[in-house]
Amino acid sequence: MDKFVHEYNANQIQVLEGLEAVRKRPGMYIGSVSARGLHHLVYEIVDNSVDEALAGYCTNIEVTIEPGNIICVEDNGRGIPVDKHPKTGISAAETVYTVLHAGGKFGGDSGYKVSGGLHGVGASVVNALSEWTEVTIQRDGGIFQMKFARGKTVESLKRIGDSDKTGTKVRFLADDTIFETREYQYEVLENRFREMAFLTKGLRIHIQDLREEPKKEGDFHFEGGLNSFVEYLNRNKEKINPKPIYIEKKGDFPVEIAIQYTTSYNENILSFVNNINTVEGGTHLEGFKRSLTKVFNDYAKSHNILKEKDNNLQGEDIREGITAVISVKVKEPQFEGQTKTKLGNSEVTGIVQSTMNEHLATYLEENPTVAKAILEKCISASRAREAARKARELVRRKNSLETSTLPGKLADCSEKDASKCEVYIVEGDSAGGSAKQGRDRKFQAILPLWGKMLNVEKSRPEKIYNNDKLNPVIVAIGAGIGNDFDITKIRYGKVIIMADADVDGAHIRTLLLTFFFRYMRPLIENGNVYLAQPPLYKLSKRGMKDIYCYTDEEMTAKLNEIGRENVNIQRYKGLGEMNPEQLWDTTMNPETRILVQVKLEDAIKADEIFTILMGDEIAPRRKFIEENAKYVKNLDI
Ligand code: 28G
Repeated sequence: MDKFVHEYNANQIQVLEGLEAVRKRPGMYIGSVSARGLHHLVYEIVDNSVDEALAGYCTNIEVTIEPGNIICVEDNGRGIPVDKHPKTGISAAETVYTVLHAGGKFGGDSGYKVSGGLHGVGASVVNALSEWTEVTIQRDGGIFQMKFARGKTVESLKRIGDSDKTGTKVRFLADDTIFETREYQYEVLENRFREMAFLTKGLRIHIQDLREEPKKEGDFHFEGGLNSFVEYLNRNKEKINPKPIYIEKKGDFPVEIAIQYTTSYNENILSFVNNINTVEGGTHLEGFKRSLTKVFNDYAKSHNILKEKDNNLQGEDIREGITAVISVKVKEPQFEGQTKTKLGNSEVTGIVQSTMNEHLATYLEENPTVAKAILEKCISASRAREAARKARELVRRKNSLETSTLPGKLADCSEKDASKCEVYIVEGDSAGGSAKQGRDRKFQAILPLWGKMLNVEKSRPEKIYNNDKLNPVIVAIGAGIGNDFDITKIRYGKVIIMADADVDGAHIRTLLLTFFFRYMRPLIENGNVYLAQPPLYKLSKRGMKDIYCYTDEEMTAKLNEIGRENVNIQRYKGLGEMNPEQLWDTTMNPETRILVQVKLEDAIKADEIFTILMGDEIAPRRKFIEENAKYVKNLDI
């Protein structure tokens, strides 16, 4: 153990108080102390390396999850400066790691620091929330190292060797007295770093997970930048323009855009400001949409694809089947919205719009075949929208004449305050019956699902609306779909998917998540969608209360605890095997049940699987089925 020998001056006492505040209220600095907050620690450190890359000095970042959930990040940048501050006598590097927000003011080299939302709080916050941190710097011909424990300096920066290289290496172990878990999810980190590599053309990010054999790894390096990004997003889709439309403007307000149309009906536009995903959009997205609508309409008119007398194509028609990524850099970004992921700077709209106008108009003139193919699709989207509007009006009129418009299969609840209400969407008749009997009818509604599986991939909204499986879901939720979806009208605060833990259950979950993702996205963004978790096993033993287990590990642990003799193990194959009381106890009672809130990432994954299973591209489907043969062998597709 290192002995703690340190004298404190007034300056350092302030430092300690600063980091103590971080430890007292970690949520204020990293959002939460859940797995999400834990992953934020890694992003904070890697963001510093990316800043060094944006400044033009770093080309390679190595991220390693070491056994024991130790994180190691290494870059080949200039290395954090090691010179001592003339007044405090403390090195610049130690200041970065011990003074709250020290990082925020720096990064002035590139001007566009990766910061905003929850990011950019800096290395000192990571240090404060780590059991230990070790920083090693190579620069000025030497190797320098310093060590910390829970934010306090254990060893100040000292030279430990010679080196002719430059760079920074940080290793840390998150503090388990602060975080609910220390277990990193490799896939979460991998996705994030793939995205960062797409957004920073030329930067290589290599991630490894050494916690278990065989090790996992990902190597991300894209010379194509955003072009590579949209090609990746569309990898399983049939493309209209094989090469993405690419727009790049450097300078004071850098703008980078890539666009590729597919034959699908959905719109997939991702936007970023200073490498932060602006999930709620904002002024940059507004500028993009305005330009897209104007340029395509102008082209269609001037080339007689649309006649003067025709109505203009609407934005949503032009965005059918689009996949696009927009990345802008803004010096002082204003983030608004519920999750602080909406860009507010009004000047950005015009900048994006004028950049797009020029480039896109030129592109269409130079690529008339692509322009025509896209416009044909827009025009048929416009016709379909018109037809859908008429169909909806018919439905509305019909509904207003009927006394009850709720689906017949729905067993509704009596509570009138929607925020207190829940609807369980249940696959299968017998499970639906048990759920109806087992529920608390005051606030729990049950909707059993019926009918043929619909291929959402190949269906326009009007067909979705009339589909016998999805229509009851739409009507029960009561807030419309697509552009008409109005989250304030939802009839239930929680929409809970309750399906078996088998192949068919996975199928229905995928279908519903894909459907919500494409037609009721705010429902997922707002956190209203949940997955019920029915138990896998029941353990019974004489003289003992039944024990329910939700995973294999849990069962093994419980068996070790109660002993294996005279235990009857029942494996639940489906919800239908549980009687109403058991279903209530294990899966529906708010006091005892486990609900998993669906995150946008889960829905994106479901959507991806769905595209592979239902789409037109045969090759990825075969590959997916081969790789997942044991899960999908019963699927009828
Ligand atoms: C490996 C994990 C995380 C970093 C640098 C490089 C510089 C730097 C970092 O400077 C302090 C304040 C304003 C200049 C900057 C080196 C300029 C010249 C840097 C990292 C000094 C911060 N030479 N690389 N910070 N500024 N990598 N990786 O943290 O005046 S942080």
